[in-house]
Amino acid sequence: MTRRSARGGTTVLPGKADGRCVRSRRRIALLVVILVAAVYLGGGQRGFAAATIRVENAWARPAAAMGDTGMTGMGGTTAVYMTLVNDGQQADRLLGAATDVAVKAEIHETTMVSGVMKMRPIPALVLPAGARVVLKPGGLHVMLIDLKRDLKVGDRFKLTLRLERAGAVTTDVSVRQP
Ligand SMILES: [Cu+2]
Repeated sequence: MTRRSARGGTTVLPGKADGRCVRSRRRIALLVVILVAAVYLGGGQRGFAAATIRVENAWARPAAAMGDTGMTGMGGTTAVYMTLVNDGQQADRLLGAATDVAVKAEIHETTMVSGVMKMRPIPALVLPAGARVVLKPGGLHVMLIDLKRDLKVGDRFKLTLRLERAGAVTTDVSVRQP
């Protein structure tokens, strides 16, 4: 009898099992409190990473889905412009974008090559802490490639940006003339 009680856990009496259950529930509750506290403290230091990138005034030029190929989903392109505001304490990077209205979206920069304006894809766009990065005609833009439908003035569509720290940020894009 003494031996059995000393070993504790081996005899599963209903009373004992309940006690164990309450104890583990308390342990889980404590764990939850610790986790929540960790998230709050961590968030405070990082300034809540998920909410640090804001998109202002996103717009795109109107374009036909067919482009020059005569086939929808092949050849039609347009550019999306916006201002990216980093309200955080740390730099972030725009790594990519996606939208339902195009097969592909790329981050492009515009450069002058011997007097000719050319654009090319860049793998990432750095958004310094506290900075406002402007994507505008003649400069940086998100290129939509192989449009799936016509984009007419007044249309709206969703564009999801993929950021290294902030994650996915979805914005409304309105179609208008520059
Ligand atoms: Cu482009």
